[in-house]
Amino acid sequence: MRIDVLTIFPDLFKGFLSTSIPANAIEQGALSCHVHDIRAYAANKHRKVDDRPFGGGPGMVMMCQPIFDAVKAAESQDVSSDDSAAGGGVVRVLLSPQGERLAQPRVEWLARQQRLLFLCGHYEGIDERVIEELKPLEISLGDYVLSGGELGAMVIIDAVARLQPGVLGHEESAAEDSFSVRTPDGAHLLDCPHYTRPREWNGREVPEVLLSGDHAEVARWRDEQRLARTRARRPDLLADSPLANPQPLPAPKRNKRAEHVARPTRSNGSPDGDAGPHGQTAPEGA
Ligand code: 9D3
Repeated sequence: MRIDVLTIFPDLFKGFLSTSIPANAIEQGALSCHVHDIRAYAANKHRKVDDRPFGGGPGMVMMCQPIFDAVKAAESQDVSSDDSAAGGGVVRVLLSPQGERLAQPRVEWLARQQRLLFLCGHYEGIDERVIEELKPLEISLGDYVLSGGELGAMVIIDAVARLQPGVLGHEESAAEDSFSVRTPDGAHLLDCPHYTRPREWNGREVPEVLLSGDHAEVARWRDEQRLARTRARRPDLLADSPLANPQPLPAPKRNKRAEHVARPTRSNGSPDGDAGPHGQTAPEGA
């Protein structure tokens, strides 16, 4: 797979692309990644890529021309790698808070493409006309505000790199059907807890069943833990899964938790009643 990234902060990608799983994928030849500075395509001598918004308001808007020229230049490079004769071409992705929220099915689809191009926005946004012209797939990382799309591009590069054949994580994900273990009806489950030596640490014991050597019993315990954790922490993952919900669940009681799920105990003074299902104090309004 070939990836092109368009950004006004190309240096942000240097450490990322020289360390990490994507770096490993690049070294193995499963991935190539080319970062382009949008500023290099500015037509004016001041290398200006943004301007004040028509209609007024705060901040700046990224101009059409440098972005459009950068996309055309990147896409015309190494056309052999995009399999365009077979209807391949380049999948354009705009990282944007207005986009589809990223989840593993989209990652898996992106990982199967020959070429991806990531467009990272900044400032208040991008002139809408160049978005209409380029028709990118718009992807968001989630419902919070970042200062630009670069971290989003890195998140997707990491997620697709580990799915490339031969890259660390690929075999494991193929065996587990990616995101997580699934119930027989296909619902995703969270992972079970993991333990390593020593057998006792800070007065805490490893669950006895894991020391028993009974592999069938261990597998059963892990299945139970996955299901119990998913019910407690991410009931949304089980919403459409009748097999995972043999009985209708009782209405969730506020400030109560499922005692059977392995979870950290707090010693930071935060009252239990404020703890969300992930063992952290929930933000206001959550
Ligand atoms: C304070 C500016 N916001 C006004 C309501 C709009 C806004 C513009 C540009 C908010 C964020 C950004 C920059 N963010 C991204 O480019 C971005 C992003 C994000 O902010 N959240 C989640 N995913 C993504 S992907 C790209």
